Amino acid sequence: MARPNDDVADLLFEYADLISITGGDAFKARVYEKAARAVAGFHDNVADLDQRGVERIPGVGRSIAAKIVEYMTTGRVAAIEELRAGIPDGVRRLTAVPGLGPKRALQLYRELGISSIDDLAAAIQAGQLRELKGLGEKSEAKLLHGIDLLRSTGGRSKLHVAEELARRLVATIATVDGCQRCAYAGSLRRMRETIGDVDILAAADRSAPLMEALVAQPDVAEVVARGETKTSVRTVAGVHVDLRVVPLAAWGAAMQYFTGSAAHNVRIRELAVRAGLKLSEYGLFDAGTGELLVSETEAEVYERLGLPWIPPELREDRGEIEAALRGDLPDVIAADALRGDLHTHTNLTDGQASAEDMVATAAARGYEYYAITDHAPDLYMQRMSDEKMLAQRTRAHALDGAYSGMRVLHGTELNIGPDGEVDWPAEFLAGFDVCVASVHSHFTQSSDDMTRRLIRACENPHVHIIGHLTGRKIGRRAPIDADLDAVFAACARTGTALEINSHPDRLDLHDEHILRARRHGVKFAINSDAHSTIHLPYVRYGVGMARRGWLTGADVINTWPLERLRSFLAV
Ligand code: DGT
Ligand code: CA
Ligand code: CA
Ligand code: ZN
Repeated sequence: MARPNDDVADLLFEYADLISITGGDAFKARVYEKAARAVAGFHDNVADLDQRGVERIPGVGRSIAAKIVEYMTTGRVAAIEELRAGIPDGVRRLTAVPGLGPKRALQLYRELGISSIDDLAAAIQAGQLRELKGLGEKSEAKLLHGIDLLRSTGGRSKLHVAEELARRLVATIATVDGCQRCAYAGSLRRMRETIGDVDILAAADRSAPLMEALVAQPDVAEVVARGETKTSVRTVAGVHVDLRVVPLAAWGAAMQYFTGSAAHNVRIRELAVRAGLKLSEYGLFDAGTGELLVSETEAEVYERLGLPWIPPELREDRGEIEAALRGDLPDVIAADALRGDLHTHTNLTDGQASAEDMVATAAARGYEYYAITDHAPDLYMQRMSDEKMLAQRTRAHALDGAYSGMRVLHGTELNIGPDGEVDWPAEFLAGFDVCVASVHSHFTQSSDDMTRRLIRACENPHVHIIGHLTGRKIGRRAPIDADLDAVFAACARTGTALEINSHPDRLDLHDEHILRARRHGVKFAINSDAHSTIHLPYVRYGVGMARRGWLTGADVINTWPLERLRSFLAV
């Protein structure tokens, strides 16, 4: 199951949507949205809290707390059921289309009977929307673009959703009597940014009890196929899972095969054929005699083909086999290589937790340094001021070294304005230890304007890191249009690092951009962009992207000791 906090957050978001769809109080809807974010980001499990405990979550008042308690005790909330009854499910799903708000969704339902995304696409194709009040050809084009974006993920799951599901299933299956090994393979092991289906591999003499354990999971909605070696299910959240059971002796060959990618495996099989061998999920065989040569570990399989073991994140046929043959695979950055996080928020702006809680949690991760980088004033809704920022600096200094000796840096996330300018003059910027600068507005500038804008930000000596460069949100917002190679060159020339934003909705830069930027000699920072204590571990997805982009620890400034980082930030 997902964390109960996530279920509650989904429910509160749904309630907010339903309030808006039914023309309710917009302020009330926003209060519920805020509470939903607070619950999702709250460190304690809501299932363990009583009414008074729930009320201690920031932004959760008495009436919201009562609904949460009602949900935790009865599994439903009467007020939400009531609103749900009046609105077909598909209408709410329409609001997932970028650019389509709840009011508009209800209008489309009432006036054209549209209650699904397919209905909407068909109505746009038929030119029906432009007949409605307040809509025209321009809004049709915009919504069509939104539908494309939504469909661009093609029903694939976000990385963290697939990972949480896979970890839980692996843990369950591993405890079944007779299970000798269990792990996930496929695109998840390769840390692709989205996951088509989850592939779980187990070793056992008898497969039936393992298959049984999978289909008995409470969130399995449908058993798609069930057999001796493979069972496929679909969860209530719509994620497809394949479980394959192999003999322990074939573990390595099966992991190699089911980790993929298909393109990598095609190349590996070619190597085998050229050597007079045959490779399958059961092992590496002599093609002439049929004798089994190796199968127990992946390393043995690669070794018998004349290759070192290749990290899963590299297995995309992007030159890793050639590099392995030459003996110069990159020594890719390790999961625990980060010494700190350089982009994080607190409740001074839109974060959920206090600076104290964020710093304490970061220190518990074993970090040597940690930067607080709240939003700067040009993001008006965050109401930042010079005074607030300076007061926070005093607090940050008080926290410096207070938890396990972890050093606390005081920074900010600046806004890159339409002409590349940032929030504060140089004198004020000079007071920060670290400045991240990001695009948060004017996303649709022409490529030329956007490129000039980003290069100007790089050239600002007080800008150390460009945050989430392309601004894309997976399935929600398209990346900006810019000449990225020109920006990469500017970063390399000015010594400005590029962020690998680890939030699983962003993963920005992603692997292909990282590969390109690396060739320009750019340095990177892998950051969580945490808005809550529970987001700090997201950096593992950023590390996954970095590994897919062939980065070593040396390429990533927040693997460096503080003194070296400070001299990078100083120039
Ligand atoms: P996904 O699920 O779309 O995110 O991507 P993958 O890579 O997990 O692909 P999937 O689930 O279809 O298969 C898992 C791995 O198993 C894949 O990376 C390679 C291997 N595999 C499965 N079926 C075949 C096949 O028919 N041919 C080859 N060459 N490899 C296969
Ligand atoms: Ca898969
Ligand atoms: Ca699969
Ligand atoms: Zn940002």
